[in-house]
Amino acid sequence: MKQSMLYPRTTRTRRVADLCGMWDFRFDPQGCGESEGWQNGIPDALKMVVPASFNDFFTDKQSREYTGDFWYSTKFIVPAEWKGGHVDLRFDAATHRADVFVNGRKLAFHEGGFLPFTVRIDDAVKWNEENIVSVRLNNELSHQTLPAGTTRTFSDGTKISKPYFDFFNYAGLQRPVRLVVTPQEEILDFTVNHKISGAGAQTDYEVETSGNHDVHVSVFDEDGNLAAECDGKRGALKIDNARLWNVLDAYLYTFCITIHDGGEIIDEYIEQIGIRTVEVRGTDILVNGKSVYLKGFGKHEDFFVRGRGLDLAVAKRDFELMKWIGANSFRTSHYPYSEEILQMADREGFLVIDEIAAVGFFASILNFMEASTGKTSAFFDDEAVQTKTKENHKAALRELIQRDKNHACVIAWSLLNEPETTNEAAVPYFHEIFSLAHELDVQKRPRTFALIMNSMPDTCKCYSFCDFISLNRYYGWYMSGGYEIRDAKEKFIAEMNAWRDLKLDKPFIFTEFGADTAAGMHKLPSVMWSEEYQEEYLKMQFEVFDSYDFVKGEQIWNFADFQTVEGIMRVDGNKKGVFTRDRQPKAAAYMLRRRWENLKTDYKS
Ligand code: BDP
Repeated sequence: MKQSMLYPRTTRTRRVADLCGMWDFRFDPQGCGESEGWQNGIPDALKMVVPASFNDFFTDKQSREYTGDFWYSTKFIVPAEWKGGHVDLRFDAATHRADVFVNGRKLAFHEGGFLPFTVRIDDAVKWNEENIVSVRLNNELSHQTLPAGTTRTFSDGTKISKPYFDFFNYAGLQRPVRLVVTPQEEILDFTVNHKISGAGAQTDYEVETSGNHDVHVSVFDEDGNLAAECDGKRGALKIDNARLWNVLDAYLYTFCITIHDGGEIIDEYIEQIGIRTVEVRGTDILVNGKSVYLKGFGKHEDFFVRGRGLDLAVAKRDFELMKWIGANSFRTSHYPYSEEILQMADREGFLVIDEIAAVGFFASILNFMEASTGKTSAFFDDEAVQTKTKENHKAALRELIQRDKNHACVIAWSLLNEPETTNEAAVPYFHEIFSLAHELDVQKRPRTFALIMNSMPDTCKCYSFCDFISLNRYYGWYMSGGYEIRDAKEKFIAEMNAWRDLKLDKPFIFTEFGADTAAGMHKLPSVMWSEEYQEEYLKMQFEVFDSYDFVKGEQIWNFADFQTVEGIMRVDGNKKGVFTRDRQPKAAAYMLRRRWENLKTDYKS
């Protein structure tokens, strides 16, 4: 049976119990946990916070950098009053792979650290008694994992992660874990697709259930008035005078789905849905038929102490800062973000480019530097990439689209970040991934991937798969920085002219451009890393963006400073933030605010 990806919600027929808090925890460097019975309880365990990354709690380096197997476990009671229903354990994320044991029995394995999965525990559960869930996680990287990298082993057997990506390889139970109780006959999934005609809107829907009883869907407006209703697993909900979901002007209808047997409600699920359309036409990205210019950021889920652990307070602060600065969009670089963040984006009217964790598909730990020099790495020539990696990529894509398809905020799928596209071997791989996204998404949202510096108009073999082109460009930083920025501008213009000459008739977005900046470092005249240079660098980028009509968006790298591996290129992390890691503005934030306040959403339409 299809695994439900519905966000856990309590309704008249469903119960949700939170399992977050302090869990038992232990590293398993020898991989002996299972043979020693840790699935029944972890001996000599530490305590660990869920949700959080385990890394930054530790004061010793070996623990913070730990790579290999590690275990979490907790106890929970399942009340007998839930008998007769299904009981699922829902992990919103387990990074990067997990085996789940309940009362000692191995019930599931999940690969991929940024998407949810559920484990049906009906047959393993003890009613009205204590149960134990143990999870063996693993955070090793390879060419088959999303994100990709390698794992090195020191002479004493200790392993270390070598990411091919520029963010710290945080791991653990980084998002909530919950028990979800549903009735025997349950709603498994639903999908919406919207059409607008005049003042009216029509939402075509499909509901999947595990049985044959009747389905009913009611739609309520924000005042609680019934706006539309329909019977059946498929149907069309028609709303006259519909309030559309718009950029920074969100409106959410409440969709109430029931399975019923006459007057008896068998199952109920409730979700807030924004009604809007998205399409690419010529060089425009259209939301509700109107051209939009994206202003915003590439971001990270990253904060002090809890690493990549879900932190609603930080997420809330981020939205407040994005509104303050005049942004209207962000990309979930470089992995799917928590569902709660997409819910906030739905509520605030933000446009989201939803990215999958296919990052590091360029075999180098300094790819951000080396790609600027034109280096290549034959990543897609690897047989295992063409088989296992592609399988993992497709599985993650299925999960991503199932999880996020109904969010109004999600206007596009980013299917890879900075892959190596200069090699023919990438082409069939891209073809399969891009076709699958199209096939799975009923709304047929635009698809893209972020192009690394060496993916140029004359070298990239894959840009034609994109519905809009996303460029990550660092002219004036990795290439011709500082006093040489004038050369950078010339090179940048030369590249843009080459794209223009291809006459692709597609929108272009800058999904990355940025300069590392040490907050508080001032220098007159500017030098690289000073706050003055960040502003000069941005000014140059904007002059280029503004002179090409087909450039339909700018998302700066990065919203905030964030943690990476240590190395000669990074000073306690990446400092390209417009805000510091503790979410305070650098000087460039005020400059951006002035620019974006004056750039209307329909700029260049
Ligand atoms: C790009 C990557 C991004 C890096 C950024 C940088 O997509 O993850 O953090 O460059 O170098 O290569 O700052």
